[in-house]
Amino acid sequence: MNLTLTEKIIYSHLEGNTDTKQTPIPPGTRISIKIDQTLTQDATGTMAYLQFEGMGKDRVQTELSVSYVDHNMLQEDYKNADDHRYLQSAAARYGLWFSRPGNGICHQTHLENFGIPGKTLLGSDSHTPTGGGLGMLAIGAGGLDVALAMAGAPFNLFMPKIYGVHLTGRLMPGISAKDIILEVLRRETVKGGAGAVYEYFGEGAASLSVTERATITNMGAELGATSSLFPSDSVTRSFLASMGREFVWRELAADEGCRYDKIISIDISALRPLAACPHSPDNIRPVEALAGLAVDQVVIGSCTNSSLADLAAVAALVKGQTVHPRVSAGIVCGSRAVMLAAEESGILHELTRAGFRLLDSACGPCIGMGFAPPSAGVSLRTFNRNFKGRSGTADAEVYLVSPETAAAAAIAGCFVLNSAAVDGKPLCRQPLPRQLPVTGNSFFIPPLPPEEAVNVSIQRGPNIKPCPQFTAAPADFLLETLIKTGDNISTDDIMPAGAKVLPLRSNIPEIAKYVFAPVDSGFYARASAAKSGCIIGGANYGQGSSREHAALAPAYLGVKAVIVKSFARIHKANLINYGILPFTFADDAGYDGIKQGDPLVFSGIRAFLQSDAPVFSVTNKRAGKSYTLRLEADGEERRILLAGGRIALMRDGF
Ligand code: MIC
Ligand code: SF4
Repeated sequence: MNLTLTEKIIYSHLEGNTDTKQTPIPPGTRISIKIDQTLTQDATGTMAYLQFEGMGKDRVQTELSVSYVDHNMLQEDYKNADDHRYLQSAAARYGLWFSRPGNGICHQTHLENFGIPGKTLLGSDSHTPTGGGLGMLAIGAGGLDVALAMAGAPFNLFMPKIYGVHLTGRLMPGISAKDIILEVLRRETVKGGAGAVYEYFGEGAASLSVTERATITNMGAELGATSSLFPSDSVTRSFLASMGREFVWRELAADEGCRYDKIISIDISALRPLAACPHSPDNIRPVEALAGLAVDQVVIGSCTNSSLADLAAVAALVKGQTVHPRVSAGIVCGSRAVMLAAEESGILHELTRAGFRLLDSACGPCIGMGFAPPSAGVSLRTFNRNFKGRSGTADAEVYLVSPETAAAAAIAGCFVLNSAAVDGKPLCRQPLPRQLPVTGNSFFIPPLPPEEAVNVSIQRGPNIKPCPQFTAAPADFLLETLIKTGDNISTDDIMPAGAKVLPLRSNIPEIAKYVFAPVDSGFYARASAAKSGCIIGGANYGQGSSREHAALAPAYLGVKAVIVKSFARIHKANLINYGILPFTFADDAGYDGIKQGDPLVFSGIRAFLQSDAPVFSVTNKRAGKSYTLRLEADGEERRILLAGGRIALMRDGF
C-alpha cells in the first residue's frame, strides 16, 4: 500500500485502543498513538505539572520531555518567578529537560535541539506542529493531555484527513515562506484544516530550508489543522548537522502514488507579498493593495519567524538605513543560539544600528507581554495571530506579514513592497554562519538520574493553587444562557493572555475573573450570580491556542455545557477533559432561537451520557421550544463527562 508520510508515522505509533485494525484507517476513526516526546511552556506548564504530580508516576515515561520557559518572562512580581522555580524543580524531580528563561521560544528551540524526523511530539501549545518542519508528527493539546502523555498514556485523536500541498516552482526574491502559508490561509481559511493534516511535497517544498518549512507548519495551527509536515530529506540532514545532531536524521517521505483526501497546488514562483489584515489570520490581501498605509509599529519575531535567516533578511533590507521616526521597531531572536549567531555575524549590529529594539528571546508582544501598539495603532508583525486585542491594545490594527515586508515598512513608515520584490534581485546578505552555536547542556538543564531526582523537593509559591475539583454530572440540568457569541470566537476571547492575566495561570479562582473579559465585561458577574450556566457559540468556537484555562476557568464558574455550530479541535478536547458538555446544533433553529439569559432544560442528561445516542433534545423554557443537539463523543469521552471530567474519572474510577 502506498502511504502518505502522516500515515507512516501514525501507523508506526498506533496503540491498543484504536477502533480498527483495518488499514488504511478511514478519517474520523478514533485512534490512539504513542507519544515519543512532549514539550510544555510556562503558561500552560504549571497546570500540566500540577496534574502530572497527581498521577502517581515517579518519572516521565516518554523518550524525552522538555519544560520551556518562554511565555511569561516579565517578572513583574514574585508570581512569575515562583512559577519558573516551580517548573525547574518539577523538571528536576520528574526527569525532564529544563530550558531556562532566555533560551528561546519553545518551538524554535525544540526544532534546533530536540526534534527528530519520524517521531511524535505532543506539546501544550497550539504551535507545536512547528516540529513538522523536520518531518515529525507534532501536535498541540491541552496541558492535561500532555501530562497524561508524560505519564505514559497514548494520545487519542481522530484519524485525520490528509491534504497534500504540492508546491511547484521556487520563491522569487523578496517573497518568503510566510507568503506561502498566507496563501494557504487565503485559500483554506481558519476553519479549512479542521480534522486534517497538511502534508507538503514537490520541488518547491524541497527548495525550502528547515526554518522556512517550520514557518509554514507553525501557521498550520491557524488553519485549525491537527498538524502539518514536510518530508525529511537532505535539507533536513544539513539542518540537523548544523546543530551537531546529524545522527538523528533519517530519510522520510510519502510513497509515490499515495492517496490524499485533497490536493492543493501552489506555484510558489508566482506568489507576491501578502498580509493577513485585522483581525483574522485568513483575512489576506496583497501588500501592493495596502501600499501607503501608515505604520506605527513593526515587530520581527514569534515562533513563526525568528530564525537566523529571518533576521538576516531584515538586516539585508535595512542595511545603512534608519527606522522611520513614526515607527517603533522591535526584534526577537527565536533562540539563544540564533541570538549568538546573529551577534557573531553582525546581523544584530546592523539591526541595532538601524534603530530596532532588541526584545527578550521569548513570546513577548505576540501575547501582549509588553511592546503593545499605541491606541488605534497599525502594527506589522511577523507573527501568526492577529485576533482583536491580543497585542494588548484593544483597538490596535495588527497585520501579519513576512520579515521582508516588515523590514521595508520599518524604514518607509508605511506599507510598501520590499526592494527585492520590486527589482527581483536576491537580497545581498552577509554570509550566514554555517552552523548555529550548538547550545547543548550549558543552556539546558538535563534530567537528573532517578536516584538523585527522587530527593528533589518541589518548590511552590503562594500563587500556585491546586487545580479545582469537579463532581459527577447530575440527572438533569437547568442552565442559564450566560452568553451568546458569533463565529470564530478564539480562546483569546474566552480567556485572554497579556501582562495582567498571564501571571494568574496557576491560580484558577483568580484567572476565572477574566473569562470573556475582552468581549463581555459583565460575564464574570453574571456567571457568579447564576452559579451554573451554558454558553452558545457559532462556528469554529475556541479557535487558536491550546490553553486549557479557556475550559477550566469556565468550568470553575459553573459552565456545564457549550452549544455551538462547530468546535476547534483542541478546545473541544479541553472542554471534555474538564467535564463541560460540548454540543453542536443539529440545525440553525437552535442557534437562532436561543438568546442570552434564556433558561435551558437538559432533562435526563445522565441517562443520555450513559447511552450512545448521538442526539439530545434541549428545551428553551422562555420560548417553549425544543432543539436537537449533537454530541460527538465516544464511550470513553462520555464516561469522562459523566464523571465530571478526566481527573474526576481517574479519582472516582467510574
Ligand atoms: C498562543 O500563541 O496563543 C499561546 C499563548 O502560545 C497559546 C498557549 C497558551 O495560551 O499558553 C497556544 O498557542 O496554545
Ligand atoms: Fe509564543 Fe506567540 Fe508562538 Fe504562542 S504564537 S508560542 S505566544 S510566540
